[in-house]
Amino acid sequence: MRLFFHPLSSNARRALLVARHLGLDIELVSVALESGAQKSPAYLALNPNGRVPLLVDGDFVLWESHAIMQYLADTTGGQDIYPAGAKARADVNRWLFWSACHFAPACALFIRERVSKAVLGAGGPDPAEIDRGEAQLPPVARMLDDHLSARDWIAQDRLTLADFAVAAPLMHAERAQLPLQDYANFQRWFARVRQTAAWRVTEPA
Ligand SMILES: N[C@@H](CCC(=O)N[C@@H](CS)C(=O)NCC(=O)O)C(=O)O
Repeated sequence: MRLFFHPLSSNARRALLVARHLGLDIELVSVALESGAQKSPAYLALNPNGRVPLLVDGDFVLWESHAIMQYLADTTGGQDIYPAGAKARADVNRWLFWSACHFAPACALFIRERVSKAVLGAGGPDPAEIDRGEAQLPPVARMLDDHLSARDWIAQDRLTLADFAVAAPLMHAERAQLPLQDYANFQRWFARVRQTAAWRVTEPA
């Protein structure tokens, strides 16, 4: 299996976390986002979105980080991170959709303006986008903080895909100045995620 990624891509980190947690033998292919390699005809033929991550497993090609997480778990026997029962799986899935639809997009407003633009040499942060982030992130962070008030992990009382999915953008928490310091339950949960072997081995150099 090959995973096309970029070391600073939080969306790719999401897939990589699962691959490492599962101990998969996966070939990493770095896509030079800085030089626009994701928009080359050869890459667009694999992922017409022109984005990372992208998984190639034989003749099966899969894009979208949350779908890649699910596929990696589903194709790994004895995995412990994506439960099989309908209700337990739905519990995890709801957080994967929440991550994709609410949490990651709110974080991305800060990450794009304060991290990606600097990496791509695309100018300074746009204050209007930061304002949008300041409006969008607190309500979702408050909801997650409340949810974590009496639990260690997001779903199912143990580490699941939900934790890796939600945590991935936090790799840029400091540099993007994500306004999340005041959410104590959330911070305790993120400290637990940071202690996982998968988080530690996927830290960019
Ligand atoms: N919804 C997609 C988002 C992927 C995405 O936006 N990846 C960024 C890197 S974090 C990217 O490849 N950007 C390059 C570009 O937009 O040209 C996923 O979850 O996989």
